Amino acid sequence: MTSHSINDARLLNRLRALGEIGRNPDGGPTRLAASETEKLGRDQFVAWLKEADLDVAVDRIGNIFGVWKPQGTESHDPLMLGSHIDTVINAGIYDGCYGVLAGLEVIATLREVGFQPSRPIVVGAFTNEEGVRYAPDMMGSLVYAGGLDVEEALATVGIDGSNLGEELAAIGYAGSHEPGFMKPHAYIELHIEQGPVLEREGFPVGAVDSLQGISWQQIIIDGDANHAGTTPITMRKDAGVAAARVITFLRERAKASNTPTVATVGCISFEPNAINVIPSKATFTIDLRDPDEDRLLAEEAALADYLRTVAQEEQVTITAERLARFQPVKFDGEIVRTIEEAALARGLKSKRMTSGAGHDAQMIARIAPAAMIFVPSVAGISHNPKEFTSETDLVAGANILLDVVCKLTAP
Ligand code: HGY
Ligand code: MN
Ligand code: MN
Ligand code: MN
Repeated sequence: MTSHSINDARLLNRLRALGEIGRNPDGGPTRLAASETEKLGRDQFVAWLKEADLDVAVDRIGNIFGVWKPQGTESHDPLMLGSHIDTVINAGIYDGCYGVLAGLEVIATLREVGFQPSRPIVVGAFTNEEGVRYAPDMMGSLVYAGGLDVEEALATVGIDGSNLGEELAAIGYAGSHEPGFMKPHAYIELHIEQGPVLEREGFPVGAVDSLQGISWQQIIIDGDANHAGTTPITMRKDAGVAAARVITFLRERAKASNTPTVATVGCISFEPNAINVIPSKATFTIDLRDPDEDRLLAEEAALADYLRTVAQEEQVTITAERLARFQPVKFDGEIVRTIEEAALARGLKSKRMTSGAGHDAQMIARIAPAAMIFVPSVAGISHNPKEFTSETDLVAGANILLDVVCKLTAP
């Protein structure tokens, strides 16, 4: 454990301040990628980077980096910290923002105590981690890691018909650096768990050694509109009923599987969406996840089979479009051990675990050794204004990040 500690108040005050940006009157913040409200969050983050006297660099997909490059470290690859500051709709204030602001806090503290790292240290806020407005999620870090061409990403059309490249330019974050312009020596992401495990098992810290696979699809079911009152049940081509069968299938299969497989239908819409018209069209999304790639493949195949069955039995047409597909990732064992040792040195037991949520670390792990540190989420709630983590846990997580950074950049 180092003899240093972060400035608790500064971190906690900034978390609360950022959480106010884009806050809905009756709930949590909404800062969708490249939106006007996200611009305000970005501007605030850049202002804090400048307050810490860091160089600010923005790349072409809008990833923002604060760079601390002490004299003599220029020829070394940087240690990278980071996460994201875009949110889902009506979000909590910790998801992503905690890792970005704690990364900044660690750098600011190390500068203040006169620490001399052996390499540069940077903190990044990656564009569009949530993927709510533009799919896929983790887009900025995926482009940074070379997993998606930047031109293709900039051409992405959002759920609102907007163009990501135009939106980034409109908010002033279409940067000039090529994504990947700094090759990380290693990447560490501090994040709330967003699940119930740490709290349920009584651990203050998670040493995250892996992250599950993610499969996102959009399903479009085309049937026939018809009169709700005059059309006999046996003569319907009801896109709504077909969608309901698929949703139930996913839930029942996941429940019966006794595996960690999870399935979610988060978005759905009917056309013409009228009380007395049989839906002619149903459009919905499927989010399938599993820590095991073979099982995830098997779940995707079973879903495809069932879509064919429903299409035939309900006499509708079903098309599936892939929106995102990420394999499970194993993080770097060496860094995971360093996290565990740092927690122990502060008298905190840590649980080695898999992340259920997707994170930018999943992408940066393609180009550098990476790992994550989790802190507990109260009642496992996230992507919800009730998302909460205690100040004790938030500060402990940031101090462990500080210790790990000192260890990995010791002169
Ligand atoms: O979907 C996820 O797990 C991430 O929050 N984008
Ligand atoms: Mn997140
Ligand atoms: Mn999230
Ligand atoms: Mn995430």
